[in-house]
Amino acid sequence: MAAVPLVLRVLVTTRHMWTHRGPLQHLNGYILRLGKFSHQSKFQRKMYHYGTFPQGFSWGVSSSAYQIEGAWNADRKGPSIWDTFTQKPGSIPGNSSGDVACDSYHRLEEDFYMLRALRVKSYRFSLSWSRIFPNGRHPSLSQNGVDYYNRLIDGLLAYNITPMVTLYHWDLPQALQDLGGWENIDMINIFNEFCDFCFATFGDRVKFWMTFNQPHTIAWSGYGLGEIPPNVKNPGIAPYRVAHNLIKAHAKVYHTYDDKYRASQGGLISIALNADWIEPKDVNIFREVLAADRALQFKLGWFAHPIFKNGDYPDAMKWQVGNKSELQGLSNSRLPAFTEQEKSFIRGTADMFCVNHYTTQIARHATLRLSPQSYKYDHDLLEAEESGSPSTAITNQRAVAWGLRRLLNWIKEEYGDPEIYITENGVATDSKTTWDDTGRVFYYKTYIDEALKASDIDGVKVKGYIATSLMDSFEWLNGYKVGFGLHHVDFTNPNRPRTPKYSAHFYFRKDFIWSVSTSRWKRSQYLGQVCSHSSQSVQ
Ligand code: GBH
Repeated sequence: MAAVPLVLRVLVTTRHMWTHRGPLQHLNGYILRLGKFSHQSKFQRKMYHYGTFPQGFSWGVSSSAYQIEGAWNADRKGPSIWDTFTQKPGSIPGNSSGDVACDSYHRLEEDFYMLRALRVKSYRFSLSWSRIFPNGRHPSLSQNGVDYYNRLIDGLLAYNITPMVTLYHWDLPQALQDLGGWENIDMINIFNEFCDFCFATFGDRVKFWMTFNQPHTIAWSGYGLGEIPPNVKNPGIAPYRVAHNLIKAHAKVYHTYDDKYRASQGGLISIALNADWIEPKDVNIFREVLAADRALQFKLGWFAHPIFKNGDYPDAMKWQVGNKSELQGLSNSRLPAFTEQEKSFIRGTADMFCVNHYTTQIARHATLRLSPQSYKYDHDLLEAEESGSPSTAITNQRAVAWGLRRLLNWIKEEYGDPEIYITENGVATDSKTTWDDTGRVFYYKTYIDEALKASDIDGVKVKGYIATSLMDSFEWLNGYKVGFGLHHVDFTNPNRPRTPKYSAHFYFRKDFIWSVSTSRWKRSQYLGQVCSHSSQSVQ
């Protein structure tokens, strides 16, 4: 092999990949899945659909601990990796941090007020691990932290709002990073210890759990690109190792819930995975379709394939990383392998599918470099923005509503028709937008309508929708430059006053617009007729 010129070696490997049963078989499925959309005209893609979500549909809004709580060192709270990072000058624009954020630790009543005004059925929030266990481990337990979450949960239930709890939304206790963070295999048991405590303490009232928020972001942005804490820049190896540990940790926690708590508490548990929709540059070109499918497998499938399918990574990933590793002269694939025992431990460890979705990218095939080793180059494809769609306050995050319907259909077909919750969906506006966020109203109106099409026309089991976010918050690397909130927060005012934006009024009326009750069904039917008349006259 060593004597064969590089180009030829790539060709040989590629042929080997293409004749393999897995990816090809898989592609057949992909063409079937895409088929019904591939000839959709731009006009059809944009058509508004009038219909209703099923009874019991869960409307919610979201937040996460580090983004809103502030009180970074109050009442014995331990520092997290985000405290460490943001307190280092130069990390975030304006040197801003979550030190105070929305000050929700001291302003629970104000948060309840907004949630009640929105008339949401559910509130998604996360637990700050180091507020509960300041150094990450049980013996350091802080009762103040537990009390805070008890007040939050009890308050929600008093107002008939269902708590949806994320156990880990990126704010790892710094003391655990000092042990190596998610690169350390011991983290599996350490995370399980924390989750076990949370089930025992809050599980009598919390019936909807998510282990990790966006393991992809943790593995790739945290340990590959090194852009977010712990800022490890090791793009070829660390993301795969970290993801391996995250998947095992998730599975372990699922089994803990299953074995010790499910019978008495009767809740649901899953993991919140992020997925942009990836559209092929040209649906009529075989290798572009294959590239788009590969992109979805590398991002969503990395975690969803083991958990929702067969306990193992997608074939496309095993082949790509395996072949690249071989060409790089490595004796083993950079993608670790699960043992048979691990596969059966991981397979089926989710009660529902939780997906965070923001935008769509366009993929095309490209043979990417072998050096340096990188998860990104392993994809062998390039991504571009959907240039025909409106841009938003964040580059690369265009508002491409139709992508959500396609993503939901892809999930339905790929993972055996699971019940799906959209656990994050939203758009940024400039932080100066205090009231007139018509762009956000447009975004919600069109994205929710695509979720409705998936539910009503395509039969996807969409069970809930969570708008991101309740209020303007600390937006990670973007600091406070942009806001995703239905409510504006004045971060220059020590009282952090919250005021509803236009979108909050719009979202408040969701039950009227996308009715979920029969009594309102007639009204939306009526509205549908009025509107289809007027759109006919426009044609
Ligand atoms: C979401 O990720 C987060 O889950 C949510 O907490 C946040 O409120 C929301 O974004 C809006 O910011 O700049 O550090 O995020 C959406 C998917 C994946 C997009 C990671 C940005 C770059 C790293 N994100 N990506 S970071």
